[in-house]
Amino acid sequence: MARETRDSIGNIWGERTPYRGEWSARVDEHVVEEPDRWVQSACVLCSNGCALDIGVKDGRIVGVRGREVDRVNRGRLGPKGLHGWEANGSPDRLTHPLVRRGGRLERATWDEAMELIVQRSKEIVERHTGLGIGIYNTGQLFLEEYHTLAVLGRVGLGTRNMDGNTRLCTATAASSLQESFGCDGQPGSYSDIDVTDALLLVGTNLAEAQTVLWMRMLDRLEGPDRPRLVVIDPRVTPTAERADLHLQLRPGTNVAVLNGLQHLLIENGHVDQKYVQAHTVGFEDLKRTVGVYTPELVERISGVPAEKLRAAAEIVGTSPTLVSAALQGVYQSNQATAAACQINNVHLLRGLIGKPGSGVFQMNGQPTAQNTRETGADGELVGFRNWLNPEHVREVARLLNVSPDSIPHGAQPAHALEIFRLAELGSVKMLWVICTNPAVSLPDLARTRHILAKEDLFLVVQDAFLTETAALADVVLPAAIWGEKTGTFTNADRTVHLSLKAVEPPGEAKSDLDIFLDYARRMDFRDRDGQPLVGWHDAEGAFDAFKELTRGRPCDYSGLSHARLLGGSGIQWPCHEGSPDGTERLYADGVFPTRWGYCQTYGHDLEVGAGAEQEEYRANDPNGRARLRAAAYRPLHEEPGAEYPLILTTGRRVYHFHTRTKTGRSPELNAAAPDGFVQINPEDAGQYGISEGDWVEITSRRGTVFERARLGGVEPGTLFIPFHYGYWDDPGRPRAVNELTLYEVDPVSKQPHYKASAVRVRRVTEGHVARQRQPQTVAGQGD
Ligand SMILES: Nc1nc2c(c(=O)[nH]1)N[C@H]1C(S)=C(S)[C@@H](COP(=O)(O)OP(=O)(O)OC[C@H]3O[C@@H](n4cnc5c(=O)[nH]c(N)nc54)[C@H](O)[C@@H]3O)O[C@H]1N2
Ligand SMILES: Nc1nc2c(c(=O)[nH]1)N[C@H]1C(S)=C(S)[C@@H](COP(=O)(O)OP(=O)(O)OC[C@H]3O[C@@H](n4cnc5c(=O)[nH]c(N)nc54)[C@H](O)[C@@H]3O)O[C@H]1N2
Ligand code: SF4
Ligand SMILES: [Mo]
Repeated sequence: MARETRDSIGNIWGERTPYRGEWSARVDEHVVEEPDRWVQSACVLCSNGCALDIGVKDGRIVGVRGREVDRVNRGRLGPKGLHGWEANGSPDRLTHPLVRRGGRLERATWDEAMELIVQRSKEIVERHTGLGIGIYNTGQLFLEEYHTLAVLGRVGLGTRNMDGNTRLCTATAASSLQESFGCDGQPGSYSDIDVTDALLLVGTNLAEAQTVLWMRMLDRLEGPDRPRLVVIDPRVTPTAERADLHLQLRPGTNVAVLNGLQHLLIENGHVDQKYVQAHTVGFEDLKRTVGVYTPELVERISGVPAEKLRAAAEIVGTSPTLVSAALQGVYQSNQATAAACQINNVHLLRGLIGKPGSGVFQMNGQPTAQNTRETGADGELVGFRNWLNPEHVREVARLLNVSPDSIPHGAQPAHALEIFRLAELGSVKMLWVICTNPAVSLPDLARTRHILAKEDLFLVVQDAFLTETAALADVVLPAAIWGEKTGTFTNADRTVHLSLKAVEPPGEAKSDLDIFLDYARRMDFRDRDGQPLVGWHDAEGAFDAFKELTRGRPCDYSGLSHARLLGGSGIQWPCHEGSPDGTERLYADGVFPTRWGYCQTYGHDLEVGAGAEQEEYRANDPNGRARLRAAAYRPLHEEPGAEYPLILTTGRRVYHFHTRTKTGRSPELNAAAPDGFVQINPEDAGQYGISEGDWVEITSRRGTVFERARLGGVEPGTLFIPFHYGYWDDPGRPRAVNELTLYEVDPVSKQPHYKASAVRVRRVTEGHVARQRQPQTVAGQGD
């Protein structure tokens, strides 16, 4: 008996439940058969972390329902949450390991596949040290898996070439929180939305990308004492459509607009001088820098009319409380970290942080991105520690019972694009790609494919499907996914959820945790006393080991356990003896983790990325004050010109998640958004003779794709293409938008610039498109 409490495809955000104060519950449910039992979990299709129960019948997942008790979603779910689980039962799941023999991927046993990987790993470590191995992971595993991977990668293999795809996603969130507040960690809480008087959304299309968080905001916008909404985005998104003020800036001009906003806050006397004096450093420098950004100059740079900026500054400057959020329109755009820090500045200038109704969200995107950062499976040192502080490295070594020399330190580890670059140059000889699909998601795909396909690169891919990336691998390991394994993860407001195994994985697929444990055992990694380096055997053991590494750090998990997370709502870290029920918001006391011995970073020059040394930082220790960080506006890396006159920006649609390996396998979601398109302003379209639905060829310095035209939604000179569509479901033509994007990164966070590439367009015929060949064919798995 199928049951669907609401049509989330037709009516994405459902009926309104207007409020101010406490958000009421509404349980959204979608089952295709009546479950025999419900198993506690949370959704892994964005960083909102909506709690849900998985319905199970006869050992299969048959649906989901939201968890009413949970603080994050109070039972609500969006279209991906209600439908994404259908991919688990897809008939084309990987069910056994594959090994490339004679150019073909063929079926192998786990022993064959793992022995091959272990033998190659040992050879490489012996000849070239651990630096010959690159590990490129994700923002979609569980905390327990990251911790295990981080320990075996950083310490066991001793490689500095390990990063997450979080580099493409929330590296700038982490960097900007570190640069402003001394340490990663979201200051605010979703409960701030319940009472706030104003919302400032910069480069984040929450309506499509965090649908349940948007439901919360919509319910406030339609309730009593509604907050004012300011949206800064170059496109007319469904989020922008609801704004009191939409600042439709040119892509890449965030710093100019945000400097202009701060200029007006200062000019209008809307700075909380007392707060700034007591709790920040850097005001004079900031004041000097933003002083030149008059509304008129900002208009010339960004295209945002001066009166609109003034109106936005009035809202932001006079509202008693303020919640801000930023995401990829900042992090993947020009001057990413510099721009994100300007949003932190706004809150510091107004003293609106750590108070009910006030908080800044340097949002996450992927469901478990926060945990990649906490555990150090990306470039960070576990527990938000500082790579440049030898005492922090020694502490980690002591807790893991290893010599400090066995942890490569003294400099930031290699970032994702650098690891691929090292593989291109040949110094990384084995690349282990886990739970990410770089053959579609990295920039400059021709170059990325070339690297992945290199004869002398031993490529291991761990995934649930034969993706574009897996098709290029030497060894493919079939992974169990969400619903088929147990673990925890942390959302964008620090809420930790437990997700239990509900069903068995298909065929011989294994959880990532079991794969890592098996690898560590076969590699025989040992600690100082000759005991196994990875001393745990299951998810609970991994969690308990990790939490010891967080004790006393800002992301303190010591009061949490799997048992504690069972049954009720998710819990916000820090959670320890002194705060057993978790902590709603950080920095309520106005004290920031910037003290030299405690902070996660000594800071960087926002314009060129050069990092400060310990001595330098110590000499001007902010010692608990936040840092107001100034930056001048700099034009885009690739400005439009005669040959490539338009700026292309890229992003998401509500119905799909990333490269569609899950949502493309849900019939309802895929039918709602079956193919890509290019948004173009009607004026530009007219100039190029393009009508609605026409085929358009879009070319950058790096490649070409073909999409159908959609007129409207962007300003003249700007185009938009969603990045979800690759090659596994055989479109027959080049269409992955990353064929066009550039291999350039932000100087501080090293996050790639997906949000602005210079391109040219022309209308082409259906016949012309039919003659095109897609750049990569993904053949089925061998048997
Ligand atoms: N449906 C859906 N939801 C998702 C995901 C998904 O794939 N699909 N992915 C999840 C993940 S991993 C992430 S990271 C988040 C991303 O969530 P968002 O960041 O909200 O999504 P994007 O569409 O990438 O980009 C947001 C907006 O940035 C705007 N933008 C482009 N250039 C600029 C600029 O220079 N300045 C400003 N101010 N804005 C600009 C774009 O027009 C776009 O509307 O979504 C999460 N949620
Ligand atoms: N042009 C452009 N490019 C972008 C972006 C953009 O806005 N524009 N956004 C960037 C951002 S923010 C992100 S987050 C990335 C996302 O890019 P990717 O990480 O490449 O995207 P996904 O499709 O989520 O890939 C996750 C893979 O993991 C597999 N998987 C799922 N669950 C599990 C599991 O439990 N274990 C294992 N081993 N595998 C699993 C899935 O089948 C899938 O193949 O794309 C980036 N690329
Ligand atoms: S908002 Fe995000 S976490 Fe919540 S149901 Fe939708 S995709 Fe899942
Ligand atoms: Mo992301």
